[in-house]
Amino acid sequence: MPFADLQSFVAELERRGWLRRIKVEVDSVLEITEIADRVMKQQGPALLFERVTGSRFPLLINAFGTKERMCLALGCADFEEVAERVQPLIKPEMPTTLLQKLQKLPDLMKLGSLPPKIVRRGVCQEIVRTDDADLFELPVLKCWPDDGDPDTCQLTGSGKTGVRLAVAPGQVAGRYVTLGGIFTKHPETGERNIGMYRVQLFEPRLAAMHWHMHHDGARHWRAHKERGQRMPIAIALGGPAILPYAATCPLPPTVDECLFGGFLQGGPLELVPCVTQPTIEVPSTAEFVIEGYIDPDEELMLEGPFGDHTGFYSLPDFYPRLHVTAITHRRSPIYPATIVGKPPMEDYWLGKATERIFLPLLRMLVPDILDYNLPMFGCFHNCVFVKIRKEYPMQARRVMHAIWGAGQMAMSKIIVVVDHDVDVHDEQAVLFHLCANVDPQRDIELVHGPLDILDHASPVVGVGSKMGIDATRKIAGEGQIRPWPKELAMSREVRELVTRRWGEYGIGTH
Ligand SMILES: Cc1cc2nc3c(=O)[nH]c(=O)nc-3n(C[C@H](O)[C@H](O)[C@H](O)COP(=O)(O)O)c2cc1C
Ligand SMILES: [Mn+2]
Repeated sequence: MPFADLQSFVAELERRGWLRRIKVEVDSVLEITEIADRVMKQQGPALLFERVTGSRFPLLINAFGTKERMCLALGCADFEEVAERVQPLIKPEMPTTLLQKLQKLPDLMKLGSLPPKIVRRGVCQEIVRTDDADLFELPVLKCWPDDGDPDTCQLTGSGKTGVRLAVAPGQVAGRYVTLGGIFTKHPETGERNIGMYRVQLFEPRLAAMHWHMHHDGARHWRAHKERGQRMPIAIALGGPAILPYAATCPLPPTVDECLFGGFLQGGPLELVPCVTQPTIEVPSTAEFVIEGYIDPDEELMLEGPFGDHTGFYSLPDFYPRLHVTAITHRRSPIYPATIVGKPPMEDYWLGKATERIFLPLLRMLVPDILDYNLPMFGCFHNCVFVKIRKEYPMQARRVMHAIWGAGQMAMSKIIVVVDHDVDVHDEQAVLFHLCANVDPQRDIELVHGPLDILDHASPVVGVGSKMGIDATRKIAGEGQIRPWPKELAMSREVRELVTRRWGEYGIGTH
């Protein structure tokens, strides 16, 4: 089984020479971002900052910042290996309609995984702080210069209202917990969810919870609000190495990330009930757990801005207040963090893992898809390249619309569909076919719908237009088509001949 806690993962990174310890004192305000950004851009090592200004805890960043390290965390040699394990889960006697398929997913997940095991004690509770809990004792990063300063920009314009609260005196504004798994439950069904949502610090025991309205944490919050119930919450930092990935995983709403986590690591997650929020269970091996609640009747509070994975600051908006009731931790914990910004960052690899692992699931919903690629420049939601084998007119349109209805892929702003003989992982090849094969008036599909909350170009927060570009070769039935030319390719005989004779030409290696 892969790593049951973050410390064993760190030890293995170090053994392999994939980790650097930074022994000089470094500031969690901006300085770590600049260092980590330079290292992430070069696919450099994981960084363990042993002395962070103002905190007694070490900070780990870029633990998942390469394909190798992401694979190590998932216990696989390649993401495809995990995709192959997912495949049989969704194969057996599948029901036919989309709705039936989606309803069956939780069962299918259970098939291959093990439900979490609830234990009574965990190292994550070696130290328990309640009334004297203080979020500012953690080395929480301020990532980018304008983070947490609403005076640098306008509000996002969502129309939501609430209060603007000041950060506790003497504390730096704009510190965010960035790599936490947010554990919540549905008040009625008890269905569990883990999502990775940023958390902005305001007071020793007050923070803001930035979950997007389309995500499951926000759905659970709305369910509590409807019932007028307080919402218990726990934020786990560290724990099994698969956990950060599981928290980012775009599973269908009713599929428990803990089940999927158990499936990924090939054994049940071990969970322990929280000390002050006992209905919520957290990984027993976590480094830190922040326990608390949201009162759905309380006014929202201003959250942001935050230098986001789009490469822009996400503008301030109103989000729920998280009241912290306890911070528990191991005796010698490591605080895990990440930064986001212009790609590539560490999260690129979390996203790539999902792209590969979810191909079988996506193909279950949209069987036409042979392969797809979320290119780095597209920051996950802005752009997707899709490959199909076209068999009938307008098939590319059908695929676009199916994607716009498929889980978080529905947020894809630009979809480019290419033929089966184009490598979607070769950006030049995709753009070549896009430019060459498209008659803009005929081949562009514009639709309206929900968009990612972080998209700043759409006229309304979370709502806007999306574009599908049919870059496949056109066939009869797809509008006015002239005879379509053949694409250039050298004959196999000549290619083989030249390869064979290459040395004779005296040109050198090529
Ligand atoms: C580093 C990182 C930070 C993220 N921050 C947020 C965030 O602040 N708010 C949010 O709603 N989603 C955020 N996400 C995306 C969600 O974690 C992701 O969409 C996940 O699938 C949501 O889970 P859910 O569908 O169970 O809610 C982040 C993802 C990563 C990798
Ligand atoms: Mn979920």
